[in-house]
Amino acid sequence: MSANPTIEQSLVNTQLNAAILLRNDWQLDEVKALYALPFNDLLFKAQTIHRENFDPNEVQVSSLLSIKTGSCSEDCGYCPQSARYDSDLTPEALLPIDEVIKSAKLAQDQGASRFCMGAAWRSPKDKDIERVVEMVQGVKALGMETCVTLGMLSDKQTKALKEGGLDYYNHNLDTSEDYYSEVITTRTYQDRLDTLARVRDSGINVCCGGIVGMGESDDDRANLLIELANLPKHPESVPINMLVQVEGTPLSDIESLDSLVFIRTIAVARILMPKSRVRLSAGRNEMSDEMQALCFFSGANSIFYGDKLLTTDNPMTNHDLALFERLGIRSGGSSYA
Ligand code: SAM
Ligand code: DTB
Ligand code: SF4
Repeated sequence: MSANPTIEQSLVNTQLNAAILLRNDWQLDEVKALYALPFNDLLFKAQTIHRENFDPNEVQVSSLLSIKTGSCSEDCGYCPQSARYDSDLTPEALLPIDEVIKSAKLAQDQGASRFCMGAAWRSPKDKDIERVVEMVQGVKALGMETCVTLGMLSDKQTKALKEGGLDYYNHNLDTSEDYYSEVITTRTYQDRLDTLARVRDSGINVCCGGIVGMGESDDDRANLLIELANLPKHPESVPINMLVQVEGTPLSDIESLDSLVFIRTIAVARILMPKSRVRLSAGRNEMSDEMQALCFFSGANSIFYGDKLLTTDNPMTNHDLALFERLGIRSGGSSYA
């Protein structure tokens, strides 16, 4: 073979590489070695893989709405919606459908392509699922993609959501299996894996990621990414949240994570899951524009857009639009690469 491959040969090689790169057998020492690369080498590697799989100047935009707020029975140490913590939040019952559709329309007018609805439940009741299915259908009728995050699901509920036309289900692993019990005691890691398996097997796209900056170790961050990448199929969407430290929650005073470690986490997620949308998720309000730019360079290609996440603040939409303009980023691109 000649030293300079033809365009056709390069194309075949790229396709072969792309196939080889979708691995589900990552080991801790390999991932630690990626994390330990010189920063520029790690970001170059992540950006190279990103370009092989996505338009590097396009970022998908989702909007969030809390459709049922607070009074949650669970003890997730990061969450202002747990009834166990005094977080100065006004609880709200499940919203009326017309109010949800109105918010979705507003988000669409502002440029969001996916509408994500979150509920502070351990797991929904069957009658809640009926209401959520009506919301999903109303939002889809606007021409938007839909995502919901409702807690643990039964087989019957998963089937009802799939038949109702739901596009994505968000259910996070949150952290490594080892660190998990330091943060949550009211449901297990296996409970989460079980719900993820139901969602995946039903054919609904999986949105699954975690939170960093909760006091976890370097190994915990690497192990979280390994758990995600070694699932039977890479989640179509991988939200990486930086902990939003909310007063009243057990994690409110935890030491903040080094920004460069956060950026490395995005880069490693991109390398491990080359075809997944990596979402620069909660925590952007506390990030500089430059830090977000480095996250996009490292392979993040989705954000939550709109002034509010579920209960906490997100950057103002006009600030995000200006940032996209300054970076030459276009919003768009909906699904899995
Ligand atoms: N109650 C459902 C559940 O926990 O599965 C769905 C809603 S819950 C708020 C969705 C996700 O939001 C959590 O799994 C967690 O990853 C993220 N989250 C909640 N509070 C957060 C915080 N303070 N900072 C960053 N992410 C947070
Ligand atoms: C995800 O990974 N992050 C979003 C979404 N999935 C549902 C939630 C972030 C919540 C941040 C805290 C709040 O606003 O209550
Ligand atoms: Fe409840 Fe979900 Fe918050 Fe946990 S993360 S306390 S389950 S709303």
